[in-house]
Amino acid sequence: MPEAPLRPLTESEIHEYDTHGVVHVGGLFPEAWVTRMAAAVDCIHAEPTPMGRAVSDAEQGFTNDLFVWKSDDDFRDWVYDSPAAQVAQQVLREERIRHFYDQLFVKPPGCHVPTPWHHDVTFWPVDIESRNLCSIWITFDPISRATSGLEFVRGSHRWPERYKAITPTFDPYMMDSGFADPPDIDGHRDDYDLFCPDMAPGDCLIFDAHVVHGSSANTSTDSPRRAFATRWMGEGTVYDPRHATMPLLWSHGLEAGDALAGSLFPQVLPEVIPGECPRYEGSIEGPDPVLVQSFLERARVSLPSLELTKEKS
Ligand SMILES: O=C(O)CCC(=O)C(=O)O
Repeated sequence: MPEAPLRPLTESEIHEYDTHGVVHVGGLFPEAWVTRMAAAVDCIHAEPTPMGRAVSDAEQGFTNDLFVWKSDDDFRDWVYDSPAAQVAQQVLREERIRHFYDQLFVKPPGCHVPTPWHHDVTFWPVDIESRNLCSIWITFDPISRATSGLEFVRGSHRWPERYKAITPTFDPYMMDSGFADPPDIDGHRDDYDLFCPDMAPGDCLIFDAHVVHGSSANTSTDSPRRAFATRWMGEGTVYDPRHATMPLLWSHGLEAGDALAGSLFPQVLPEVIPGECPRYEGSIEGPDPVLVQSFLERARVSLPSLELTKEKS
């Protein structure tokens, strides 16, 4: 059973999430979890997974990595034992909570890699009208807008438009979806209800999969910016393997139209489901080598200039 947060979310925090698509919350995660995960993020930054290397920008020191919980015990424990699942349960107002995936974003001082404006739902191989998906994004460093604090267009989770998925490395594959370009938010900042709170280590942002957000480069010369997101879903989120969505490199056996489930998307609350949780029981589940190979081949073709996919010696 995952740990409880230090306090439940208040009704007003949940209302803020519902109204704005995002809420900034402090005081949920015990210090021990924050310290442990900060160290775990440092380890992955030093040695990203093969998928992480292909979506990061090593030259800029930018590390992006995903599905780390499948191979790393700290990240696995965050899924099964940390208070995050109960926080998701509260904000989504659902009893059954599944973990979707994890992702870390590290921008050291002087890392000139902005995260372009986007909403997450078009990145993902899920029904883009799914309403029961949230992210919990936690920072391990004090951050402000100048050090790449995450910024949101409040209320944009209710916009009808769907925008193309633009990654920090501008992966052409992900942008090839036919969805619209996001609006020029930076050119018309006064026209939007923008929200970019200063945050302390251990604070989190909880946000809806449809809310438009992004972050600037880390312009400081001495403040690191280490952040880690886990994505959570309620019951019945539907698998839709559209072109130009985040590849799933683990075998999952899902067909289009199935509800996300199984050992890649395990239920965590109200309890784990026997047979669905080999990682909970301690075994490492590697990605499918054929899927990894084709993903790396595509990355080599799409982003050759970044030389992202060289094997580590
Ligand atoms: O940390 C960042 O710059 C990007 C985070 C993000 O877009 C997300 O977690 O969905």
